[in-house]
Parts: sequence; structure tokens; C-alpha cells
Amino acid sequence: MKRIMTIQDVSCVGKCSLTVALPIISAAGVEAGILPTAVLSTHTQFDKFTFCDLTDEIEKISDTLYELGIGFDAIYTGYLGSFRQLGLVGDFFDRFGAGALKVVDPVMADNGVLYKGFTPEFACAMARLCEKADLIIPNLTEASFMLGIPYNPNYDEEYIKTVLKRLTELGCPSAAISGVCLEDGKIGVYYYNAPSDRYFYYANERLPVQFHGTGDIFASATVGAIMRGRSETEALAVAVDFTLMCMKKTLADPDHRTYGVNFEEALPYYIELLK
Ligand code: PXL
Repeated sequence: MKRIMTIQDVSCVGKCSLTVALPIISAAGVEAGILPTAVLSTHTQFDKFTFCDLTDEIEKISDTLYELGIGFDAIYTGYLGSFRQLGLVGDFFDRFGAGALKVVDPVMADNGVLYKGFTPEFACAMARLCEKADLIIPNLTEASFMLGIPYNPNYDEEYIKTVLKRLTELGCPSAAISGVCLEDGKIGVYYYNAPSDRYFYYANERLPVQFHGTGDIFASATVGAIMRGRSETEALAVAVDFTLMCMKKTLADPDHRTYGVNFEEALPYYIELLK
């Protein structure tokens, strides 16, 4: 069984980061090691939340796992809350990264705006972590902040391809932009692999709603599928279909939460996609 390490926060309630990555990657049939970077009562989109920083634990955990000779088939990072954490995660990549797929989801923004607590300088530092990754999965807002270019919601296909190429110039061979809408009624992913100079696009139905946490679901489903032997492009297509199913399950539930999607009810579909 493959083993991955995912590095992001625990938001006790809110269906994001580790509370999403752990069940999805486990459902893929992949062992999910977790390195929690912080414990929050909820994610930061709620009106109030607690935040317990665990940065001081990262190095200790890393040292101990290393001394035990534990290795990983993939390292996947999500929401990271400070410059120091970015540095420590870079060190973790250096230490455990040889032979592991390194995936960075540079969680920090959406719809043209940075999440609470993030700055353009942080986006530049996140771009430097992307240098060490094999695959990065930003949305267009995150990509724009990392490249220091204005967010352009009126993009066309050529624009997305240019942004993707510039993302790989950060130093990672592959980049995917999630949440890309190029056709009426469709939303999906656009991907570029620099060494082969190949692009890939896959989209499915676009529902007239937006939910928090879908980016984390998308990235987790991608990592799980790659670990189950899918190519990067096949895995991204699985993640598009699974994310859509999560949103459909949410809409079908009259009691659905406002803060996250019903990924739990879509897990059997994800498992089916991976058969
Ligand atoms: O879903 C991304 C995410 C993860 N973790 C925390 C967040 C957010 C988005 O706001 O606040 C703590």
C-alpha cells in the first residue's frame, strides 16, 4: 500500500484541509500520514475562530520520522499559515522528497481575493515552495498572486495556457489550474507538463453554485488517484468528476451545511472511479 504525507491544518469543523484529505486519501486505499500545521476551531471563513499554531512541532515530527526511517510515496501540502511553515515544508521536501511525488496546492485565495491573513509577499514565498514541487494545483487567483500578475476573470484558453507555462517556469514540471470555465455550462481543469510541452483540458458540468472546500477535495482526490496508478491527467479528470458529484450530493441534501460539501456521500463514487 502506498503511503503519503499531507501537511496542512486541522479545522475542527468546516470540512477542509485535513478533515477532507484524510478520508478521501484513505478511501482511495492509500495510507494517509498527516502533519497538522495548526488546529483551528473552524476554517477562517467563519466569523470567529481559534488558532493554535503547531509550527514548532513540524521539525520535531520530521526529525523523528526520519530517524525511524519512514518514507513517503507522495508529499502533499495544502493550507500553510506562515513564512516559517513554508520554509519548514521546503526542508521536509528536501529530506523526504527523493522518490516521492511532491504536490503543492497553494491554498490562499479565491475569486480574485486573498483569504484572511495572507499577503502578496506570502504568495511570492509560496511560489518559491512550488519550485520544489512536481505538480502544483492552484486556482487562477492563486496562480495570479504567485506570478504577481493581475487576476483576470475574463480569460480565454490562450491566457490559461500562458499562465500555466509561467507557473512551470517557477521550477515545477507540471501545473494544473482548477476551476477553469472555457465553455458555457462547464467547469474543469487545465494542465501543462513542461518537459513534454503537452497540455490537457478536461471539464464537466458547471453547477450554478460555489461551495467552500472544493479546492481541497479536488487536490486530495487528485493525489489519491495518482497514488492508485493513474497518470496526472487521468487523476485530474477523476478529481473533476468527483468534485462535481460532491456538489450534486450537497445540493440534493436539504439540510446541507453552508461551509462545505457532502463529499462523504460521494466517496463510493470516487472508489468506483478508481476501480
Ligand atoms: O479550504 C481552504 C482552507 C483550509 N484551511 C483553512 C482555511 C481555508 C480557507 O479559508 O481557512 C484554515
